[in-house]
Order: sequence, then C-alpha cells, then structure tokens
Amino acid sequence: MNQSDIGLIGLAVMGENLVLNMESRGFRVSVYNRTTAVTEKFAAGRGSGKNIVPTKTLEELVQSLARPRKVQIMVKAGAPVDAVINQLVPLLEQGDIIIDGGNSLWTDTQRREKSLKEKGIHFFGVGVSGGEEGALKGPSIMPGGSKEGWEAIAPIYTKIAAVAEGEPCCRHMGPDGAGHFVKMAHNGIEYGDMQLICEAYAILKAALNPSASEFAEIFSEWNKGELDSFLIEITARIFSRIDPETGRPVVDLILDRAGQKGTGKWTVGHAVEIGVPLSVIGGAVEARILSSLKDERLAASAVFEGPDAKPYTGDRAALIDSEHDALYASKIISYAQGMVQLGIAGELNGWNLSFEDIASIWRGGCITRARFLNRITAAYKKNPDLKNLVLHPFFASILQRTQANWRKAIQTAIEYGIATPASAQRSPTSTATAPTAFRPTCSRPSVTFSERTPTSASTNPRASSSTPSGCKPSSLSDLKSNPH
Ligand code: NBP
Repeated sequence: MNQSDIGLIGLAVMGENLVLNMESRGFRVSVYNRTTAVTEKFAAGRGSGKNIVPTKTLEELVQSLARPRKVQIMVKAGAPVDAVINQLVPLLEQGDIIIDGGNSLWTDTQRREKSLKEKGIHFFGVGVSGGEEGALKGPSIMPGGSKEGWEAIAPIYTKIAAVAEGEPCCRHMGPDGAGHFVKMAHNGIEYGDMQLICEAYAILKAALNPSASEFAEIFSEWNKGELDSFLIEITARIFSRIDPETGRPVVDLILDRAGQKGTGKWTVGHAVEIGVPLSVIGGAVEARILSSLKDERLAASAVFEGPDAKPYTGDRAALIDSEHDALYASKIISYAQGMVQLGIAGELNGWNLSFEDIASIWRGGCITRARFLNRITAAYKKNPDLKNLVLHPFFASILQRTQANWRKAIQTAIEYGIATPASAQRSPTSTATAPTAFRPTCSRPSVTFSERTPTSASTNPRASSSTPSGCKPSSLSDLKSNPH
C-alpha cells in the first residue's frame, strides 16, 4: 500500500487548507481530527477524490505514513498541542518528526523540542502566516528545529510555500523555538501595521471626513507606491465593500472593539523583558486593549470633552500626503524595532538568525508582505551585520525626507483629538483614562457606538465613522481641494 508523505492532525480552517495545498503540490496526505465527524465531512467534501487518506484514530494515521514519519499538528495552541504530542509519542519511532504549525508560544516550543529530543524524535515549531488563503495557495513558513529534521521536511515545506521573486517564502530559521519566535515577531509587526493604518484613517476621517469610497481611492493610490502591501491593498478593498442588507459601507458597521489571541502581547512582553523599545507594536496592543474596554470608554466620553471639530482649512492633498508619510515612516520604525528584538533574541538563544532570510520569507504569502521588504532583504544581504535598519542609507533617507510630514500628521491628530499611540509613539493623546473626542460640525444623523470602526473605537470614543450627507466630496480630487 502507498504510504503517505505526511500526516496532518487538526482539520479546522488552517489544517484543512494546508492539506489541500500539500495535496495539490503532489504529496499524499493522511488526515486526522479529534472529532471524527470533521474528518468525514472533509473527506466527503473538499478532500473528496484527492490523494488524501482520512483516518479515524492516531494509530491508523501513524501506520499510514512513510518513514521517517512526519506528522504536522494544526490544533489550537497551548494545552491541546501537548495533549496531541502525548498521544502521538508512544506511536512514533526514533527519527520521526513532529511539526507544530500553530501559533505556539516559542518557549513552549523550546520545552517540547528538548523533551522530544531526549526520546529521539525531531520536533519542529513552524510559523505559518497567511491565514486561510495563504494556507491554501502558499503561506510564508518559518520553521525552527534541528538541521537533520529540516532536511527531511524541507522538500514539503519549500514546495507548499508562497514564492516571492522566484524564491520560496520558507527558510530554516534556526533550532528549537526560532521559527515560532520569528512568527511571533511577524504577528507583532502585523499588529503595528494595522494600528498605523487605523491611525491614518482616524486622522483623515476627523480632519477631511472622506467617504468610504474616497478612502478606497486614497488607499488604492497609496498601494501603487512605496506603501504597496497586502494590508494597504485589503484596506482599500474593505472600504469598497457595501453591506447588502443596509446598503451602507461595511466599514461603518464594524463593531469598535478589537480582540487579540496573544502573539502581539507576547511580542511586547518579550521586548520589555529584554529591554528593547517596541513603541509601535506596544501602541497597537494598547489600542486593542483600550478598544475592548468599551464600557469604560463610554463612561469616559460622558465626562471628558475633546477639542471642537472644525473644518480643515489647510491643504487637503498635503494632509493626505502627510498621512502617507507618517504611515511609511512609522512602519520603518516598527520593522527596525522588530529586527532589533529578533537580533537580541537570536543572540540570547543561540539561534544565529539571518535577517536576510527573515525579510525574504515575509515578502510573499504572509499578512505583512510588502514591497519595501525587498529593500529590507537587500539591505541585510549587503550588510548582514547592520545594527539598525534606520541607519541604513536608504531607510535613513526616507526617515529624513518624511519626518516633517510625519510631525504634521501627528500635529493634526492632536488638534483633532485623535489618539495615535503607534505613529506618535505614545503621544499625550493616547492616555487610556482621558480619551479625546471629536465632534463633527456638519449636521448629520448621529451614529451609535456599535456602528463605528475599531479604529475610531480604539482612538476616539466620540468620533463618528459615518460620512455626513451634505459634506461629501464627490471624488478624490474634490476631496483634496474642497474643505467640507
Ligand atoms: P483552531 O485554533 O480553531 O483549533 C481547532 C482545532 O483544534 C480543531 O481541529 C480541534 O479539533 C482541535 N483541538 C482542540 Br480545540 N483541542 C484539541 C485537543 N485537545 N486534541 C486534539 N485536537 C484538538 O484552528 P485554526 O484556526 O485552524 O488554527 C490552528 C493553529 O494555527 C492555531 O495555533 C492558530 O493560532 C494557528 N493559526 C491560525 C491562523 C488563522 O487564520 N486561523 C493563521 C495562522 C496560524 P475538534 O474539531 O475535535 O474540536
């Protein structure tokens, strides 16, 4: 009987799509899920007619695998991973490989690797980024584990990964927890990127009040230039989405409350522990926490008055450009801080991390993919010992060029009472207990808090995200030239 190339445990959204990806690249995959009905549904549905072997027990799964057996775990991070490992170990032999592809805490990965090594089993902590679509079509993959184990699994992971500039977005990051650490840092940077986008949105909303379609235009324009990235691209697309039930832009209906699963918090906690400033990601994590404290925000907004909103009288196109530059400059700071954290963690843990490899595999498949990662890759390729990205001539020149606009954006934020904890790096507007407020002067129907975006929620409890009728410019050029 044909043995499978790999087994995968956990057929939730990530596992299911990774299995389909592996199968589409020519691998035979055995699958198992704790709840058998899930396996059966997958086998009869998306997995039907494919080179996929459904199994009902872990014994059956292990027996179906070619040696050395490779088993990937895609279950909820934390105790479930330990539970699955404990069930698997008695069924495996020396030289077999367990791969944890979830968002596990890197210190858990170190502990698991150490314990399994004593049993002769290779353990890999593999960061997988790109969500559901990445898992299916090609994610960015950050593997950490032994060199020997890597040789056995590399043919599978380099083949299912995204490809950027002709290279797979998958390179061996280093031993034990290196892969999960890099994934954690990636997620932290992603938090920062999203918060920076929210802040640019909130400032423009308060000062210029663009409609959702005008915002779509602004972000589409930005995506054609230096900010070209997955998150800017999908932000433009989100602004274009209309809710079929209400006919209103979806962005105006999203609850102003963001949750978090843990990787951002872990990143910031680790940075504090090792004494690395991580102001952008720290600001992003705080903003999420603040956004979730809705009752407190509502109570505060009944007590505190913010500045009275006034029509923006400056050059509107110039303000949009300032926001662009503030976003770009802050993003560079965020990556520079993240790289410093990675460098120190690498030294402390003996991982010998390669910044070139890291920047290179973040160029495709993952949420942080961005054009400027080509520049970061090139910078580290030329100088692997670069101490800080901001000191590289290319990035230094951008920071030099953008800093006046960056300051102008923050000035505008303060003027309009918009908190910018990530881009202003803890400005006076970002305190949790004294939220700032913005009151639109145009007459319009009031909007309830639940109808606001997470952006306005996390930064400005009174800001409304609706576009006032009668204040609405008809195009981006109108928006740039006509004060509302
Ligand atoms: P979830 O994180 O929602 O986990 C659900 C899976 O875990 C199901 O297959 C469930 O089996 C299984 N499971 C649980 Br819960 N407890 C178990 C246990 N004690 N023993 C065996 N199986 C158990 O799935 P996901 O969203 O696909 O994410 C998988 C991993 O990938 C997570 O670590 C996640 O953080 C990470 N990740 C997710 C994304 C994303 O976009 N979702 C992106 C990148 C990384 P059941 O069916 O029997 O309940």
